[in-house]
Amino acid sequence: MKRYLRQQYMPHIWCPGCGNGIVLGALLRAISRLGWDQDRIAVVSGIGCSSRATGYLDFDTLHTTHGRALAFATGLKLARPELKVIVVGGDGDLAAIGGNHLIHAARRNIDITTICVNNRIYGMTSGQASPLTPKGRLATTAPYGNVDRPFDLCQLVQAAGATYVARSTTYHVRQLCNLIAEALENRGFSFVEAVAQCPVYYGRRNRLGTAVDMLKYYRDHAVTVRAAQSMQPEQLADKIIIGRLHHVVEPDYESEYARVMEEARRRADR
Ligand SMILES: Cc1ncc(C[n+]2csc(CCOP(=O)(O)OP(=O)(O)O)c2C)c(N)n1
Ligand code: SF4
Repeated sequence: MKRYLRQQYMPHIWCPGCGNGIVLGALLRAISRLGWDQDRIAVVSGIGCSSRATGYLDFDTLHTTHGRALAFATGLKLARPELKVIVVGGDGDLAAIGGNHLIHAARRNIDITTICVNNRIYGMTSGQASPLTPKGRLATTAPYGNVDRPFDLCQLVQAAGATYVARSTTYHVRQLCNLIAEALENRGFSFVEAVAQCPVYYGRRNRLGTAVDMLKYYRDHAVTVRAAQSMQPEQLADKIIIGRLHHVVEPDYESEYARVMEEARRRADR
């Protein structure tokens, strides 16, 4: 994977045991498997621990402002439709401040693959609750337990119009890699939620043990899409449903946009 990394920026800033490196490794293996030209890939991120990925990746990269990765990525994709555009971001970045960009990118079905590293917390700013922090969990901003219910971000983007939606965890790393590869191949808006451990701010505060204990938790609480179909909602309450959740073929935004541009040109030439 070294050819995809900017070695001069090592060592990275991530804490020992953090899930960010596992998700990044899965993304790079998926890209390697697809054999894509390294010079035709652009990775865009906002701000957060996971968003630091763009600093380490040797593609064209944009490290933008908190929550705005998809806005920048949308502009980039429209200006340079031949590029493969990938967004990497945290659950805070993509679901809180960037939540509106997320649903509209999904609604447009723009050809961008978004990988949400869901560590259920704001890691970089020391553990505030995010829209994906489960009810009752502790956070800097929820010292007596989070009262908010979390989003199911996969259901949200599916309802908003995403054409590929999947979820896996840092324990199921091979599956995660396969799902990212599928997402990259889908033409349209693709979304992969990678449930990942932040052993420092989420794990420690919630007494979840070490990074390895958190990985074991994912192993023990993950259920496949197929198994989940025969389970009751109360049985699924503390489970993580993993696998491909949704895949349909719909026209992508760039093709629709190009069609309208062509029509506008034709009328102007008349
Ligand atoms: C406009 C703006 N608001 C707030 C911040 C502070 N900030 C930086 S990163 C971050 C949250 C990061 O959490 P998440 O997106 O979940 O990523 P993680 O660090 O957990 O990977 C916040 C609130 C900022 N940089 N810019
Ligand atoms: S604070 Fe959490 S998310 Fe950020 S690098 Fe450390 S372990 Fe990873």
